[in-house]
Amino acid sequence: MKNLTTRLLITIAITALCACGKPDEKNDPVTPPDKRPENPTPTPSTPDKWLSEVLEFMPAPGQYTNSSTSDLKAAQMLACTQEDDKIVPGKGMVSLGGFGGYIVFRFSRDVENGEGPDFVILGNAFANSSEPGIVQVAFDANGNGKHDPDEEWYELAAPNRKEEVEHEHYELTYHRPDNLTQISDIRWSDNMGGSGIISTSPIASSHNQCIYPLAEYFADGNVPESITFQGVKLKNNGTTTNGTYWYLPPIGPGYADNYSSDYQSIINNDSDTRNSNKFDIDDAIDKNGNPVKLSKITFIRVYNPMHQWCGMLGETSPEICGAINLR
Ligand SMILES: [Ca+2]
Ligand SMILES: [Ca+2]
Ligand SMILES: [Ca+2]
Repeated sequence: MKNLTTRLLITIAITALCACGKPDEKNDPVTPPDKRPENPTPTPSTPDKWLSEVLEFMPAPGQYTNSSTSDLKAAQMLACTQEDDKIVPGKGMVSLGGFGGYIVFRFSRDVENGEGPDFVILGNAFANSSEPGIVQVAFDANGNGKHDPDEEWYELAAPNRKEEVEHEHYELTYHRPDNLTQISDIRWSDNMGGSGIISTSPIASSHNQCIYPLAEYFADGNVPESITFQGVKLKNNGTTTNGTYWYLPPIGPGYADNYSSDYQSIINNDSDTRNSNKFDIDDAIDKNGNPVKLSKITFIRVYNPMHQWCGMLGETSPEICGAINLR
């Protein structure tokens, strides 16, 4: 019952989220009567298909950070569950917050690298709302089910990566605000000599919680004075004509929550794979940018590579709504 109530509250919260500004919403896969998949046989629903465990979730400051649509509980809801002998896909979505925010998840077994795409990540992208996330993969070499520091992350390189990357090794530090009980501006600095203040006034009418990650994200329960995120920084994609209305057009394929040309396509006649970005383990590169051949992977990490705040749209941050193992 408690679980049901929680889900209900999250559903209400997500509905509210969709109604209040950000042009983002989770669309259930829609199959109009005249456009049914050729093979209407129900696709297998096994524990191997759906994202089965969220191992880590660390949002950066963002308008949904510390709200029920983007907290640890919401992240855990992405994992499938077993009810009687039926596998129920995870529900809801999480927003990764500003630059660097990330999530790590896995399926119940390794994803084999077969011909073509190997897994998909469900998002809430639209033609005018693309918030790209960089996807990395790692293999559980010691088989302990956890990601260990020596199990290297490999980025799945987007085909147009060269034109899209602004900095290969970006570090962004957010500084803890004085007030942790309500929304307030956040000071930041980076490793390129840049610094500034994230003004929260454009989003304050619809978000009043503190947007700096709070105690639940830190093992000792203490909110640190600063948090530093590292990663590739992509060029911004936001455009506005008057500073009020912002558009986030898609960048090239190869990112999560980005409306690429294959976003609405389905794979293996499985309509669950609609509204997703498709990923091929063959695209893996190491930290020097060299291609890597991986026969299978265990962990998937998605992080936000954009440091972009767009007025009342808030930060540009990928939403993750689930994932499917195509193998
Ligand atoms: Ca593949
Ligand atoms: Ca391990
Ligand atoms: Ca989105």
